[in-house]
Amino acid sequence: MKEEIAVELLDELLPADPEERTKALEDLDVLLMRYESAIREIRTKFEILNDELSLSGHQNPIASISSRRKTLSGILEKLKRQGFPLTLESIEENLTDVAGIRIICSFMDDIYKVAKMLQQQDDITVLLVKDYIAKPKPNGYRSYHMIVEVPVFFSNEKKSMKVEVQIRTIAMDFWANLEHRMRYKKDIEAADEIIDELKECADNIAATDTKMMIIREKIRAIKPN
Ligand code: 0O2
Repeated sequence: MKEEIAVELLDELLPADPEERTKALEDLDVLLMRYESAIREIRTKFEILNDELSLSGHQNPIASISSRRKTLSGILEKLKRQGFPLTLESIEENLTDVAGIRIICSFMDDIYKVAKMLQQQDDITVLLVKDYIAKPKPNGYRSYHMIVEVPVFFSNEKKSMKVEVQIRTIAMDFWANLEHRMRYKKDIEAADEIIDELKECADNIAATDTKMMIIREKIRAIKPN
């Protein structure tokens, strides 16, 4: 285990007996490795879809892919905050965002296209969909979220792992990154004004995303000379 983590959280997670503690640490490493493997499985699926679609005459629907495995501190703090036990079983049972992947598309309709293509794959189980594009959050947040389960094959077993997939446009991502910074600065005087400005930007971005699709269609319709 290489991550830095608060000792009291680790003590709550691991047994006191040295032998049992060593074994639990090994099990923890295995669990975290499994989440990282699940991220790779899902990333590869999106990369293959993008490669195939770009060959079949579409522009690449996916502009970029990023991923992260939640840190152990982040995992344990979230379990504690939500009142769940700090055990390895509890991580698997209660958290759906240990493995996270973010897909950035140029155009809004590509979001639904690639989401549907993943959902249709027969080894994928969709556990939850939250469409914050159809129903934006009150602050203006837009993104398409899915919790999916993917089987990952290890040396002597197959494990179904949960992965959180967020799909959004470049413009939605630009907005979300800036808005994310606000969350850590709740007490500043200008907060209300900034919140209003961000909401206005989110609505402008949504209108621009829609307009960009219309322009793309007009360009596609132009016949070559
Ligand atoms: P971080 O730092 O990005 O990891 P959950 O938090 O998953 O238990 P929730 O809120 O119902 O429960 O899940 P939801 O709505 O699917 O949101 C999960 C993630 O979406 C967040 O993770 C953010 O990454 C992103 N997100 C959701 N709402 C907003 C928002 O209003 N603004 C921005 N910038 N991002 C948002 P975390 O763990 O909250 O944050």
